[in-house]
Amino acid sequence: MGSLKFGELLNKNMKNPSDISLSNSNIFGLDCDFDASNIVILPVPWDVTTSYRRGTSMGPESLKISSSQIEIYDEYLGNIWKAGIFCEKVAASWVAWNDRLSYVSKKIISGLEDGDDINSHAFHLKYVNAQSEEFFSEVLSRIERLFEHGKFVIGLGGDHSVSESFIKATSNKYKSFSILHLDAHLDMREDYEGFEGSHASVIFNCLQKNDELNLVQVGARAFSEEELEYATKHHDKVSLFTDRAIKSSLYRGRTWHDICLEITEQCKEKLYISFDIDVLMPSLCPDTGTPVPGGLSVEHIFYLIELLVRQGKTIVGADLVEISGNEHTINMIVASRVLYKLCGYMARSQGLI
Ligand SMILES: [Mn+2]
Repeated sequence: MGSLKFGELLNKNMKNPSDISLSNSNIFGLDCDFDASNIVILPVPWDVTTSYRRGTSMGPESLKISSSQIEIYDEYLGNIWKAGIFCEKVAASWVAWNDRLSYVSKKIISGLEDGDDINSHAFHLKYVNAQSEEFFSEVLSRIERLFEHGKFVIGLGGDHSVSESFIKATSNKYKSFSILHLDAHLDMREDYEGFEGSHASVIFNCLQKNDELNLVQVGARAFSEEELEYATKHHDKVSLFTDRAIKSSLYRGRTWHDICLEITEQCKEKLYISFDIDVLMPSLCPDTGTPVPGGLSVEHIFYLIELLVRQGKTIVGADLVEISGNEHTINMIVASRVLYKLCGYMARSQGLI
């Protein structure tokens, strides 16, 4: 690459997409290919343990279609697309794997909801857990291959369980960093409905596995007593900014800027952003798996991440999960913008734009 900056090299290969978005583009109306890209979005169409409303496995495909409507210039970040953004195809084998396993997990979940003893499903639970583990290790090696190619990687779910592979890969590479966990839920259950790799225990699993991680949770408003106890007990590793605490401060006249400063103080220099779309108000993500009343606006979240970037923190990884809904609905219009901005914040923090 010599002394060329990323952008200079890329500009030779990329058309300026500002005027018209390409219908055959892979994402955001851009024509950047894998080789020219610095940021690779990896879709993981997985919702095997989704307990309430299914459909997040179809989220990435819908988003890719919807994303071409996006305005690619950004007031703060400028021409984000110049960072070189490529989205991988949704792997057909992963879709098939998800379908195969969902067939079994659906039966377990409806059995449990009918009052079955969990032990009566032990055989099938063991199968689902073993298969999920194998799936996630395949996702992990895919991410690690992308790292070997020098790419920055953003995960696109799928339910929240997919974050674990991305956090694990980031953990192996960077060791010490903070997870900024934007979510209506704490996801700190030890297991959920007998599923070890559940969307509801992803954060618990990550914290257990790496002592140098700390978690900064923003926006939680639906959690169990045990999850709250776990978070409180591990206050050295977990900083909680619940939706209720945030709103109480705001209603008493504290500014969002002040609250953001308090949040960013808990963040290490390196940052992984796990963005569960349900952190937002349900009106912005009505079809997500488990919507919860309350929540933050996109502007709140963008302000927070912008502040982190301005402070010089480095975004080493990110994911966007629990997106669901048909293309061109408010779900995908919001999710497309969130994903594009995540690419932009990451690119700026890494000096790519
Ligand atoms: Mn959630």
